[in-house]
Formats: sequence, structure tokens, C-alpha cells
Amino acid sequence: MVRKPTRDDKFSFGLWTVGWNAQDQFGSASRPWLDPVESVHKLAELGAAHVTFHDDDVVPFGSDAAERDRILDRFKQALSDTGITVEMVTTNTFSHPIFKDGAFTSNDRRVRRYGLRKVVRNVDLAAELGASTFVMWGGREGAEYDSAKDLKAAHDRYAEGIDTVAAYIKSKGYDLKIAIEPKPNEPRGDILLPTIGHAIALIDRLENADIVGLNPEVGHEQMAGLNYTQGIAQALWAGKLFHIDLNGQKSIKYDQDLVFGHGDLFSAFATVDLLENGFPGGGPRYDGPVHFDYKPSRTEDFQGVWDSASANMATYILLKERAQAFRADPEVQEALEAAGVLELSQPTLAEGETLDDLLADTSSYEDLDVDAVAERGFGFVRLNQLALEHALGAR
Ligand code: ASC
Ligand code: MN
Ligand code: MN
Ligand code: MN
Repeated sequence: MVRKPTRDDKFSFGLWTVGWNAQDQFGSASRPWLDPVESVHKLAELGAAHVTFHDDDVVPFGSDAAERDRILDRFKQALSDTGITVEMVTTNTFSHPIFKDGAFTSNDRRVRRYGLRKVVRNVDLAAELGASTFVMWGGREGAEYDSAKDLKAAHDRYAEGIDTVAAYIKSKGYDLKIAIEPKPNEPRGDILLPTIGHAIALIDRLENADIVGLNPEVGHEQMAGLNYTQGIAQALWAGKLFHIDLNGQKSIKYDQDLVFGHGDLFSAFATVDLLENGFPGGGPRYDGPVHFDYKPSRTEDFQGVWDSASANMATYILLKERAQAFRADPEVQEALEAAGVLELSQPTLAEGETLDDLLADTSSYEDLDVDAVAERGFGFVRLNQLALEHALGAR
């Protein structure tokens, strides 16, 4: 039996996830789009605490001001009726054909100016609804052909766009942070800021870097063959893990957007262990919402949609319980110790010690019995097996 989710779990869902009509490259919709109001009510019933959305998920692209107000009033009513809150808002700068060559980095300056206006308008909505994070997924910021872009100018324009929005947030005094979501490819052949590391490097060069961080998605890192836990660890270390998109992916292929844990389950265990228990030696922690960005498979009817929403939460709860048991197990603590995992927190140079001191320390080099040191077994396999047995509930 899995414990039922509560608001304290801080589970959050994109309205484009459960609401998706399951249209793909090769086939038409297998379900109708869901009314966001219905999704809010159903997610509340299932135990979620928050929802997130792209502007166009709630207000159809091209709606006039009166229609927009009417739709938003009805949406806000659903929020107040259920107690569901909006923790993150993002902008759709990828669906309409105007964005076919990107928004902030389109070669067409008219598109860049339009895209910036669309994003800024949505920042106001995010602030109005009390969101704390504003995600930017540049799905169309990229190219299929290397000759299609001046890549230096593309990075200049990307940085200009993000910095302009960040400056706007500050000028308005909004309590809002921007979180960039990397993805290596799809829908573009190659997308700019393909991984967490690329995004961190760009953020570092921004004028308003202090309010810009990351929203890494499990599957997007795994599409690049990377380790998600290691990626979010670096983001945490850099003070940049502002938000997360949890889902499932089976290796390097198209963006599968499976239920969390339905891809690489053991990697998901490591992710939850880090999110819930932090680094073994302490350090920065993630305490934001647990946000799922997945897609209920095209094979599913509405029962399947809600089953899949619940599955994300159930899997997270199970992994959290297993990860807590893992860390609490004295045998694991002993194995962590034996493996040197806790030793890594010790600075390589002692406090006050200089490199000159190290150079003068013959015990660290000249007199070191390197063969004896090389004999140490780290016991990582035993530790990993303990993790696996905890993950499987065998301990
Ligand atoms: C987002 C986001 C994604 C994409 C995708 C749209 O805002 O985080 O991964 O849009 O879900 O289908
Ligand atoms: Mn995805
Ligand atoms: Mn995402
Ligand atoms: Mn997605």
C-alpha cells in the first residue's frame, strides 16, 4: 500500500501534462484536451498541491483581452474552490508557427520582439497568480542546420532576452525567479543550452544572474546520455536548482515523458535520495515543489490519465520512504564511511595550509607508499547493492 499524497508533499503538475490530447508526430489526438478547470479539480482530489501552466494552456493563443479575462476569472475560481496554488508559470514560445525558428533567438527580429512581449505579458500573470518560478524552455531555440545560425549572435540574443525579462521582474519588484530548462534536441534538431552545464555557463554571464537558475527535466538530461542526479547536484552546488521537472525516460531516444520512475527506476531512487536527504556530507538542499512534467501515454483513456498522475506521486512517495530507510540504516552508514563518501567533505589542504606547505610535506608525495594506497578497495559495489536492496524494499 502506498500512502495517499497530501498537500505537504508539494506535488505539482503542468496542466499540459494531464490535459494533453495525445497528438503525436504520427497520429491525431486520441483524447480531447482537458478543460484546465477540470484538471485543477481532479488533481486536487488526487492529492496534488499545485499546478503550473504555459499561457496558452489556459488562455488559447490569440484570445482577445475580454476573452482572456473571462477565462482567467473562471480559472482563478477553480483555484480558490480547491485551494490549489500556482507555483510556476511558463510561456509557450514553441507551438505557433511564428516561433518555428525560435523566439529569443529567431533570425527574424520581428519574432524576437513579439516573443519578448509574449513572455513579459506572462510574467505579469505569473506574479498576479503568486507563482515563485518562471520557467523558460527554449524548445525552438536551435537549428537543424549548422549554416542556419550565427551561433555567436544566437547566444547574445538568448542572453539579451533572459536578461531583459529578469530586469523587468526586478523593476516590478516581483518575487519571481527565472528557471531555464535545458534540452538537447526535439523539436529542433539541436537546441541551444542543451544540458544543465551549458545553461549554468550562460547564466554565469548574465547581468541579472542572481535571479536566474535552472529547471532540469529528468528525461531531457537522459536524452543527452547524462546522469540527472549528477546534473541537479551541480545545480544545487551552484545555488541554481530553482525548480525540477520529474518524469521517466528510457535512454537516448525521443522525449518519452514517461511517468516518474517508469524509465530508469534506480536513477530515480538516487534522485529522490538527493532531493529528500541531501548530500551525505551536508550542503545546499532543494525545498521547492515536486513538479511532474510527463505525458500520459497516447494509449490511455481518461482513467489512464488519472492513474498515471497518481502513479507519479505514488512512485515518488515510495522512493522517498525507501531513500529514508537507506540513509537511516546503520549498515549503510558504515558502508558510506568505509567507501570514503564522508571523507570527501574534508578539504584537501588542511585549514591554513598552503600549497607550499603541501610541497614541503614529504609524507604526501616522496614518502607516500603509492602501491599501498592503491590497494584500498572502496566497496562501492557493496554500497550500491545496499541501495538497491533498500530501493526494492528488501531491507
Ligand atoms: C515546457 C516544459 C517542457 C515542454 C513540454 C511541452 O514548458 O517544461 O518540457 O514545455 O512539456 O510539451
Ligand atoms: Mn520532456
Ligand atoms: Mn519540462
Ligand atoms: Mn516536457
